[in-house]
Amino acid sequence: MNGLPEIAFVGRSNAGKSTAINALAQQRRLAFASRTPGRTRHINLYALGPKDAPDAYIVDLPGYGYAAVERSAKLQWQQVMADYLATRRSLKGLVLMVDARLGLTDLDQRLLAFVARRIGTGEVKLLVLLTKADKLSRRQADATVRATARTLAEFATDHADIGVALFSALSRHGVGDAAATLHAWVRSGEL
Ligand SMILES: Nc1nc2c(ncn2[C@@H]2O[C@H](COP(=O)(O)OP(=O)(O)OP(=O)(O)O)[C@@H](O)[C@H]2O)c(=O)[nH]1
Ligand SMILES: [Mg+2]
Repeated sequence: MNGLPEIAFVGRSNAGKSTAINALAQQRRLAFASRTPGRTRHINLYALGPKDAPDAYIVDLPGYGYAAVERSAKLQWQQVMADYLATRRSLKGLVLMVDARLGLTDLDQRLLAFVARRIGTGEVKLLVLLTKADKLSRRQADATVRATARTLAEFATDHADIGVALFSALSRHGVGDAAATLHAWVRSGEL
């Protein structure tokens, strides 16, 4: 990798990271190549922008919290994630995919703790997408947004750039807005 800015998708296993990346890949303003999602075992990178001169990378990371994974492998992966989130210079944006029916879990909050300092300084921007919103009523969805925003408030500083939004790859609710946010991150030149 050559130091281009990276926007990483993180979240529990099965949260819908790869599906979201696939849905976003089809947005005209963000268009990039993607492929059919499946359980992500390795880190997949997608180049954003012109083929000969990409602006950024979208990083699809394997999820955490998958019960069947052996303990030693879990600990190893946790360390890789912690290092990546806390120290990777090219990491400029984080998209945390959360199942809207679960809301932010302990595991999500532990992950955020690894990157909290950099979110506070504004070095890493954060967008929390409450996905699979198609499975919730409007009322339940709004309640999850409020609860999530309350938890995220603890990361707020004058410099932090933190967003939370409902999302559904299925109904495409919020796909255009999420694409616009990522597009703005890349275009702002601040990445
Ligand atoms: N109803 C609904 N299902 C979804 C949505 N997004 C993803 N799914 C389903 O959730 C499952 C997991 O999706 P993935 O995109 O593979 O999840 P992931 O976070 O990449 O999982 P790992 O790679 O294992 O970490 C799949 O069966 C998807 O079809 C959504 O917006 N609505
Ligand atoms: Mg995946």
